[in-house]
Amino acid sequence: MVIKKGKTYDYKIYVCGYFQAGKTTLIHSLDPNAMSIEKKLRELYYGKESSTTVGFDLGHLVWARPRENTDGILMSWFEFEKERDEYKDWICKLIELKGSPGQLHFKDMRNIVSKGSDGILFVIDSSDPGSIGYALTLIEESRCFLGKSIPLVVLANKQDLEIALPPEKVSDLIKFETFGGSAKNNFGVKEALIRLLRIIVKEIKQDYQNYLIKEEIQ
Ligand SMILES: Nc1nc2c(ncn2[C@@H]2O[C@H](COP(=O)(O)OP(=O)(O)O)[C@@H](O)[C@H]2O)c(=O)[nH]1
Ligand SMILES: [Mg+2]
Repeated sequence: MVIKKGKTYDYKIYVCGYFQAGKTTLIHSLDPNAMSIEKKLRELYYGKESSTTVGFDLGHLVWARPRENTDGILMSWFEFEKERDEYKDWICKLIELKGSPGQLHFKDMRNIVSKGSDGILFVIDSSDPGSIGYALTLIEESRCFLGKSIPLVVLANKQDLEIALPPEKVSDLIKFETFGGSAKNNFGVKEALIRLLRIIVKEIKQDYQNYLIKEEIQ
């Protein structure tokens, strides 16, 4: 893999979603060396001490594929370095994950963090249906920042919890392609991200764009 001078990634993914959806957890679960600018919450959140992103999260991954039109593997830079030789004939791309603060008043920060992104991984807390309205607001905000044709895939997070709305229900409400998963228990996240990357490299046509045109949402 050749890293071009002055460029630290091949594709930049904007990880967006409402407060407490699981964006920071997701980025750290994929990249153990990720960093975050956070602040401890003054009050308990659902009875638990918690912190919130006030700046951004930053993580890096390698997307390695034996050839085009395959899903390939997503791994941290550290994992890639350990077995670099195995991937010497593969197509390897460096992915930057930029997480954003989810509270609505951090709009200006999200505008800065989202700049130059190639796609949006939108995270929803499926165990908190009350947050779906905020999610819809943030999806529209992101599409204002990045353009209406920006590739977007939804992760219906926290599927490890019994009370979580199933991904199909989340998809009905959100209208974008949705994957179920858990950032905490490490399932479903890579699938959603690989789908997004394959839409970005134009191997998969995005059905929701047709849907939006049909429903005259766009
Ligand atoms: N049960 C469960 N909890 C999660 C999951 N992902 C995140 N959380 C929890 O949700 C809370 C908010 O997570 P955080 O990553 O800070 O959310 P952010 O505001 O979107 O960055 C934390 O207490 C996490 O441990 C998940 O997949 N399942
Ligand atoms: Mg966060």
